Amino acid sequence: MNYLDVLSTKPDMLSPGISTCGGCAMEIALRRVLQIAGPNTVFSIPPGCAAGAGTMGWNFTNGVRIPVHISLLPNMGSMMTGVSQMYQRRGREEVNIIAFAGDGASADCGFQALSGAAERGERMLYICYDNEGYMNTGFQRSSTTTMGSLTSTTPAGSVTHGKAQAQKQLAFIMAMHRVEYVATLSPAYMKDFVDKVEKGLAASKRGFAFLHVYTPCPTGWHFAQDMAIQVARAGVKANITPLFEVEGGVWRQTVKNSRPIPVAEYAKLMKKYEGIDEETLARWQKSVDADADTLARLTK
Ligand SMILES: Cc1ncc(C[n+]2csc(CCOP(=O)(O)OP(=O)(O)O)c2C)c(N)n1
Ligand code: SF4
Ligand SMILES: [Mg+2]
Repeated sequence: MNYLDVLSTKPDMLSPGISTCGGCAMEIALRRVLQIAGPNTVFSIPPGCAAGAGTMGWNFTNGVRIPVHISLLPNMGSMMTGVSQMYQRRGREEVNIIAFAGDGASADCGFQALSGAAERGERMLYICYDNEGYMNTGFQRSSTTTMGSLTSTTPAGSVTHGKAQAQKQLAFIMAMHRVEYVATLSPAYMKDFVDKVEKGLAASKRGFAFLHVYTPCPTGWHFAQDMAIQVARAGVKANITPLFEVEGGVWRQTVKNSRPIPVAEYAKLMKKYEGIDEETLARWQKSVDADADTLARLTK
């Protein structure tokens, strides 16, 4: 089915009135994933914005039209292993087993459980939505937060200039687990997004599939509520969030970026980088260029 047909004909699985901030890109990702997967889905979310704001409506109402259960922050991979194996044992292999977890829950405190489930080849679609920090608890930095970012634990002033380290490349690491399918996605490239969710769902019936979705956060990154798609697109254009997939050991860049924009141009779109100094900006550009070179070699 054409991706526009998917988006215009399949029912929206979020009920009206969920409590995400206005303009949240995670909401777009959540809405589209659920729409593509449909009702025959077991869906789990750890604590974080997707659980607290994405699937809960105001005044304790349910925000999703299918049951959603909440794992602990560090155990999504192991908890969904049990769920997946129970469904297989009952011969219910048509059911989609989907984890939808933040970067903190995936790249940091839940990484052990995620890596274990991937290495064992458990049948599930694990989606990390990446808003580059522990947003639900007050915007603390995570390992996927980009260099120079202002967060509540990486202040920017005369002594420090935002986060000092480069972001962890979670999708690279997951690809090295040699799982069925790995891809990076952006809400600014919806055809690519839909294709990859569909491929991930198909791959999850054979083994472990991992999607890394970049979801700009207007509240924590400090940009206007109507700018999430512009910010997401600029992230791809600056090579900060390159779009690729890994299938059967073959790496492929799905959205080419032959003339990348400087990271400084991306940084100007939001206040998140307002405390970055020239030295950190140069280091950030260098690390983004190095990762782009690595990706170019892997996708050659
Ligand atoms: C073991 C543990 N430590 C801390 C918390 C508190 N906590 C709840 S949500 C959250 C943030 C999670 O960040 P992330 O996974 O990136 O999701 P986001 O809030 O950014 O959507 C934290 C730290 C918790 N629930 N469990
Ligand atoms: S804090 Fe950010 S990620 Fe969380 S609901 Fe608000 S905009 Fe979305
Ligand atoms: Mg997060």
